[in-house]
Amino acid sequence: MPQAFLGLGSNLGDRMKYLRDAVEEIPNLVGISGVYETDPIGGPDQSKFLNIVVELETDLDPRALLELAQALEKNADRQREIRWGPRTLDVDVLWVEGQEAKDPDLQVPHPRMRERAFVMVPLGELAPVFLKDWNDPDKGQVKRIADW
Ligand code: X6L
Ligand code: MG
Ligand code: MG
Repeated sequence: MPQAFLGLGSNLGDRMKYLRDAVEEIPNLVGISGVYETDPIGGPDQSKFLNIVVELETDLDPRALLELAQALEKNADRQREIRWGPRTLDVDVLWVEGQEAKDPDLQVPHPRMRERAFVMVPLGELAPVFLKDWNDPDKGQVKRIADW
């Protein structure tokens, strides 16, 4: 089965509960990174995020994974919001083995994942190969606070 990675983040309300509820609903999970507390990047002044990355073994294609991600966000009562503002739950499709998407609403591999330590550091726990040739000065701003 193809491997896929999703990135999850929360910085509003009971952040850990939003992550736990989402993880419980993700099918075919094979790995979950540690939990990272991360400084917010982009957008307005806002509180810190919890970020994790999860690994699936799945036949779902990028579009089906996006639909799963959006269903999880809806379950978390994610509100229509200002761009890059605080959110109960954000789920992004990062990478799907053997697949690419270049649609306006869905780009896989995620085109900016390598610029974001809050994605790359937890991803690297699950799949160190992604860290080859990756170096980011922001690395210090992601703090591993718990095992899953
Ligand atoms: C210049 C302008 C440089 C904008 C960077 C980076 C914008 C990331 C948006 C940027 C820029 C984003 C999370 C977050 C967001 C998250 C943490 C985004 C979308 N999501 N910060 N900021 N964790 N730590 O999940 O990723 S908003
Ligand atoms: Mg995101
Ligand atoms: Mg998103």
